[in-house]
Amino acid sequence: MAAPVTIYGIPRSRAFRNLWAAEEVRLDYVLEPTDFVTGVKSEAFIALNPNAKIPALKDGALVLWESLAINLYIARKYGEGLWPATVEDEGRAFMWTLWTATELEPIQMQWAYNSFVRPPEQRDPALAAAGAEGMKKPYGVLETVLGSGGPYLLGQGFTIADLNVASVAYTAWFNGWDFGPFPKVKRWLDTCLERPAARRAREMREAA
Ligand SMILES: N[C@@H](CCC(=O)N[C@@H](CS)C(=O)NCC(=O)O)C(=O)O
Repeated sequence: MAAPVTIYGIPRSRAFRNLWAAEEVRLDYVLEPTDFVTGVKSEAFIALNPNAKIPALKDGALVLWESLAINLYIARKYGEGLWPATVEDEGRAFMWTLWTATELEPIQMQWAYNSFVRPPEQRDPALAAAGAEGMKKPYGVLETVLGSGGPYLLGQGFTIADLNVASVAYTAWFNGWDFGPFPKVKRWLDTCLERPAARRAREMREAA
């Protein structure tokens, strides 16, 4: 019997994204609890991920890091329904994944670090406000795209493109960023995050 896939991380981290993808494809996996303070600094973990960051994934001899790349792999290898059906849609899934990593997550993390992640004395309210303002641009792009197609990013079906974008947007959704001006994003996010697999991952994340 094949060894299960190992996900290194904790639900209250970017490993949440991988737990959601793993649940979505009913992957045979184990979560190896590795936190982002001490766990990432162990010699054994650094041998897997020289960046000393969670998450990481091990599947047989293959080791991967970068949460969104891990999800592309999980979907490509194990998630028939999650993986786009055409090469063109694969291109769109890569586009949305890189867009999320470069256009959405950095500005959202600026807001998150300075609003609730860091201890209060380390937060900079000006950076928090600038982050919240800056997030309007990528969420505005999503609002436009979802308004001109949908209901999902690649069309009719939920794919890894939705999962990768929605699992990053979850941070804003869960922590009270105002989605009022972006009703289509809010509706799409609610739908994605209410999927049974998302709920199972959220239970792990929100109980932690
Ligand atoms: N781009 C990486 C970022 C990974 C990352 O920053 N992980 C955080 C936890 S969510 C971490 O391990 N931080 C430890 C540190 O920066 O020392 C990914 O998406 O996997």
